[in-house]
Amino acid sequence: MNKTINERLKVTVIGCGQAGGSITAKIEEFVNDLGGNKANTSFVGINTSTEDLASVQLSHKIHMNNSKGAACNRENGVQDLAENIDTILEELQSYIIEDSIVFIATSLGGGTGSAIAPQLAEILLDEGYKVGMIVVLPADNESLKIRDNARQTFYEIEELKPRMGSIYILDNNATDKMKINNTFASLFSSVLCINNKSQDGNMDLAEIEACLLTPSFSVITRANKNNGTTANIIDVLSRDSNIFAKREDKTITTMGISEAVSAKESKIDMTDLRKEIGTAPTEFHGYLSESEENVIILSGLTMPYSRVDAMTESIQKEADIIKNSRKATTEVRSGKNIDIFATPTVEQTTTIKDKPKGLTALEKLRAKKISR
Ligand SMILES: Nc1nc2c(ncn2[C@@H]2O[C@H](COP(=O)(O)OP(=O)(O)OP(=O)(O)O)[C@@H](O)[C@H]2O)c(=O)[nH]1
Ligand SMILES: [Mg+2]
Repeated sequence: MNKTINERLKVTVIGCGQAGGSITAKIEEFVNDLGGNKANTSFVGINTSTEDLASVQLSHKIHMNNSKGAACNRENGVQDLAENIDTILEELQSYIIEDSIVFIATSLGGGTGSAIAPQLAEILLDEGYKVGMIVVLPADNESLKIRDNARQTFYEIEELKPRMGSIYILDNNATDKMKINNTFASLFSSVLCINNKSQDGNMDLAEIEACLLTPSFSVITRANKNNGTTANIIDVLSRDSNIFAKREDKTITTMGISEAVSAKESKIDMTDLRKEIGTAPTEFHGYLSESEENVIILSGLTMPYSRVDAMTESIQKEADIIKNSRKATTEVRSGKNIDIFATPTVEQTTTIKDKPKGLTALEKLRAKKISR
């Protein structure tokens, strides 16, 4: 077996926040192990949290200064980015491989990555970069705030979708986080290792890139050399433990299949496969991949709207919890005046409504002093 990274494919991965950074680090690890060419691949982590950044192994790290972390609050994430954008952008661009496809990785539900990733994606698109994304949906049992962040981020990305390349949407409902990172990094590097050497047909560089650059949701499946049957591919795609968000219909725009074997030895029946997973207007099919793996890329799929709708409904059902917590933390009750003492106390002589609004505590104290 000669599984090595395709020398000519140029990819930059930018991980934002903790999840994005961890996924990016995993991909870098796989790419290094598979002899990736440093001139054609680049891996960057951006975070406000020095702790998160220190915990991942990445060749490039950008720390957003003067920030303690967004603490799950996307507005903090945006604010931090706004204050650092010029320095960050310059450093970031110095790490981006020229003419590469730039994938921005982030969780949808945190406060840092989810806030800065869509902003950076839009900025890089405006600058003419080819941009795709790797995003993570929160599990159903995660906090309301995380699910609400994810809902907002999803629709921000949805707006950018037509201008972007593929969006790999991972689902934390599938299994544990580290397993998801590992599986995705492994699948993604298998795409980077597609290298067909067959007279029956090859998935060439332009075709691999076309799969990665087809807008909207995309998934990757793999089967080992002896397991590349129609039934097995369909089975892997439909398992609950599949790390990608579930497909909600059979729409496919681009299908790329790189087989381990020759056309004659192929165990994939295209008619059956299309019947089960859908027919793509564009299909690329290569044989005898040097990686000796069967890799299938389905791109231009319908975004997982029902999954996000269900999440939105779960948030709405718990709207009272949000309302009450907001009340508990922001609503100020004033004490009842029970008039026990005949002469009013100092506080009562300066009633709240007499005080001009918008004063600081110190100013209020001073006002009190004067009125005495
Ligand atoms: N799959 C996966 N999910 C992760 C990982 N780390 C965190 N998550 C998920 O990401 C969401 C939380 O976002 P983080 O990426 O930790 O947040 P952040 O962008 O660092 O932002 P703050 O910590 O809020 O400043 C939750 O849904 C977690 O379940 C990871 O390594 N892999
Ligand atoms: Mg964090």
